[in-house]
Amino acid sequence: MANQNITRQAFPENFKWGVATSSFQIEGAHDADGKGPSIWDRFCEGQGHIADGSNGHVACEHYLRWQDDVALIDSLGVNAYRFSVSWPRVQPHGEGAWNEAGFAFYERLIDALKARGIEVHLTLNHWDLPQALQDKGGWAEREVCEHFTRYALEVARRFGSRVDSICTHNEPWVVAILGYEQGIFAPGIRSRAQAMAAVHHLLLSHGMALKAMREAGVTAPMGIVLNLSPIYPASDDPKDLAKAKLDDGLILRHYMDALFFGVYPEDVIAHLGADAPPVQAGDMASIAQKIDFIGVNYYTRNFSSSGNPWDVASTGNQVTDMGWEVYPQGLTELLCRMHADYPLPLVMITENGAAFKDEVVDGVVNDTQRRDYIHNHIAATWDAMDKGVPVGGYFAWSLMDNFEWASGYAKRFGLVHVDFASQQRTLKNSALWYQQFLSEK
Ligand code: IFM
Repeated sequence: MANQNITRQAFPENFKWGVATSSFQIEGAHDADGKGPSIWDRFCEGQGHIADGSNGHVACEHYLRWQDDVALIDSLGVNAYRFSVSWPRVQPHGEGAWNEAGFAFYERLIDALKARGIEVHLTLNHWDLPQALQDKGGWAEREVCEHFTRYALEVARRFGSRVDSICTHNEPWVVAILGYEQGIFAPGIRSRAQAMAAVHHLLLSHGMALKAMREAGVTAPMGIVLNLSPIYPASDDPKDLAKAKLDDGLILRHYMDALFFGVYPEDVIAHLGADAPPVQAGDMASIAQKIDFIGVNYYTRNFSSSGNPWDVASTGNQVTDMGWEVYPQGLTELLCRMHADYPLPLVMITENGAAFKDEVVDGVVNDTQRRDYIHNHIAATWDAMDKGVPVGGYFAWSLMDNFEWASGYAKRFGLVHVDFASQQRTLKNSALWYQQFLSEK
């Protein structure tokens, strides 16, 4: 059971405490100042793709309101902010000309964060691939790796000496599997072979970009962010046990084994058969570049069943508005397992949070469930550190309510409430709690 009396003082002095966002989810300004369309701009146009029929055209208007938002971040008392660069904002076609107005936006943002003493943790790909590259096959085509490497180098050339970390990709599993196999995220493709090619090219481009940035003298810590969960069999039935092992392979080992050992797991490759990734000589060594940190996005645990789908209600635990079980000890278990199985560098909890149905009543959002969620996951993080896992930071997802992908604006993950009609920001009680937690000396 997690330490319920956890305080900031239990953590090292230099621990990063942050909030996280991503470009497409908050920026809006979808075609301002020369920005090109991304795959999410295009995907939102499709009938039935987004639950509320919305898009990212306006989102949180962060592109216009960034100064107020930096002040908001600062007001929370965090020492770090994680955001992503929109590739089509700085390179509208994903190759060729750079868009100076786009770079100027991030330049101003970084300046403002630094001026307030807030660390800058920059992600290069949080899903908004330029549509022009999707027109050539996107992550399923090997050519994208060269384009991504050039983009990474350019961002690093401009910002690499000023940011506190660079993450190549956010959640490659989600990009590839939800986007290319299940078709429920952009670009909306349903092909396992394309999905596995996309996984491979995401990992390969990660390694290529890291190598190129290091060779160019970029000194910022570099890594990648994975969405990870512990996976349990739904029962002791050998079929469920086998399914859980395979699912763990598809979701965790496929990425971790490639990144840390330069191999894909044999059982996963055998299972994929003809859909196995198109690996060329030297690829796996490129993928397994030394990383300075691994980012973990943790929200819930998963159960694998060979029969009927697992019913989350059977756990008896609280479930969020996404239908995800609240299970903080899963974070401790996950981190300890990773520590046991892999030679981990610094681990950052790069996302953790929960969607609940929030309402502003007399200027107050009494989101007790989210406050407890964040508190208990911070405690679970501490438990893992107590067991020797080298965790260096915790970023709450998310700074503010935003565009939650295929769920549109209906699912609210923010510590700060956003009224999307007026763009009014209101600190929820969870934000006030985080502020208080961080201010305790
Ligand atoms: O909103 C997303 C984020 O973009 C990536 N990780 C999960 C979050 C909640 O679904």
